[in-house]
Amino acid sequence: MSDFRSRFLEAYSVLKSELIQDPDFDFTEDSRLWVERMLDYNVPGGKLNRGLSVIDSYKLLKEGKELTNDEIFLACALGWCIEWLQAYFLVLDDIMDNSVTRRGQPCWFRLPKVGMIAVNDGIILRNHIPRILKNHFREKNYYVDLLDLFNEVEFQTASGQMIDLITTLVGEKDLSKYSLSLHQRIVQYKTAYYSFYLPVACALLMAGENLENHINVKNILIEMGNYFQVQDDYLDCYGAPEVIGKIGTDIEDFKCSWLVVKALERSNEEQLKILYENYGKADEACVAKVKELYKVLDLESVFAEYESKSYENLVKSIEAHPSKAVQAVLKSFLAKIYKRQK
Ligand code: GPP
Ligand code: MG
Ligand code: MG
Ligand code: MG
Repeated sequence: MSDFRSRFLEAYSVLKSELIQDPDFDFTEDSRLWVERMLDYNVPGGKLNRGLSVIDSYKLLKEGKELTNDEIFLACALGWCIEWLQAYFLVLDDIMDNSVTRRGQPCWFRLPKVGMIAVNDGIILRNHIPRILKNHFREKNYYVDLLDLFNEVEFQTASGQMIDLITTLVGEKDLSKYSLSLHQRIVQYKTAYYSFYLPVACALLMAGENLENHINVKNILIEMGNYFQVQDDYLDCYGAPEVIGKIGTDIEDFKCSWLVVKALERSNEEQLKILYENYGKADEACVAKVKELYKVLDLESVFAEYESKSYENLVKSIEAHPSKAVQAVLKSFLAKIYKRQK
């Protein structure tokens, strides 16, 4: 558990009140209330792993030096920028994936009063990030690098989301194009950059580092992000909705999930036929047949093995890194996700 959780939550209130009093927009009472409700519903309700990782990483990079209040607030503000980015992605991803619940409550667009206003809310959330950066980092020598970093990572994520979506196009539903390499490409772009590289890159910039000198760290974080999304794919089918806070839709949505890729690898003719006939249909009976096949193929054990192997490999890569402080950053991140249930 991060030592900074309460400081982090305090920073949320500060940033929110700045945003709902942004001098560049003439708020009416209604619009101010809308933004406030929209933020409270979508931004702070997750695990906050990404956001907290910025401040945790920064502390480790400072190697035990006491942080000033100002440093703590700035690292929290960057952490919140990532949580805002995540909220923006999730609000839109839930529309695209036709999801039902998120973080234990109905997806934002499912609220009768919201509907497709959620699309614009996603755009608002996205626009809050440069507002926060401008308010707090404009004078920093790493301001341009921060803007570049957020832009680059958003581009990569949207591109990953695009391949996640276009592989499922109705009319072209073809399981034979699904492979581990396609899966790996999708998850690297749609998840790993923003969830793993971005928090550590923010902490490195704040600590005065040049990101070009940390390509090795980036590669390890991308590998960790891939492992994290395999867990997400696994939990989509095997996680308890009360625990993960969302109801899986990957089978119905014809997603190139790690599970279907493994099922394809391990199926005989007859089992392939079951997959081809039932995968990607919004019909309970079809979903049940796919899940039954996953059971027969013992994908639970295949995943358990993948999980321990990935962990071993990641620890090896981390321990090969020359800096103890960087090792600590990477290990603390890995500890947060290893064998996660949500
Ligand atoms: C996770 O995929 C990926 C994202 C949330 C990135 C979305 C990017 C956009 C540009 C909107 P997922 O659909 O498996 O996540 P979940 O299982 O949480 O719905
Ligand atoms: Mg998605
Ligand atoms: Mg989704
Ligand atoms: Mg998922």
